[in-house]
Amino acid sequence: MKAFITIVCLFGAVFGYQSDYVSLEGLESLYSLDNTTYVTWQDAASQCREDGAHLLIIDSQDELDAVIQLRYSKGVDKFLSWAGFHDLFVEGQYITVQDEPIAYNTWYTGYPFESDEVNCGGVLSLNDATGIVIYTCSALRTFICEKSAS
Ligand SMILES: [Ca+2]
Ligand SMILES: [Ca+2]
Repeated sequence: MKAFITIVCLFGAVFGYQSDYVSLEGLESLYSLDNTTYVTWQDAASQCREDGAHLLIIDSQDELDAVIQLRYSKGVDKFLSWAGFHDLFVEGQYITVQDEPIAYNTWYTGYPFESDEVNCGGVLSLNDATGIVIYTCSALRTFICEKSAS
């Protein structure tokens, strides 16, 4: 029995079944940010899809500000959190996980930069500066999922 419980817990930890979605003031979507799960960008995108959600797509400064606050509240503000955009298909052409051009494009200072090895999107808040960034897809980071509230 103990072994069985251990296996179930491991399974839950790997697949992140504990995702909690919260509403953020002024925004229509629901968001989740698990401060104990650090995964690659692809695994983050898969996890959000399993939740019936998608990796965060930032549509406005209000939305960025709200998720930055969520990051602070979860204590994960030292590193980026994955978000739902990339330039995996065409270098320098940033599109969302829904294959649309990114609508919100206030980049963190120094971003973006051209590199075939740096193709996955995130949000960063550090030293009072915030913005979107692009980073190595295989890095293990927290991630933010977004889904419709209805
Ligand atoms: Ca959004
Ligand atoms: Ca790139």
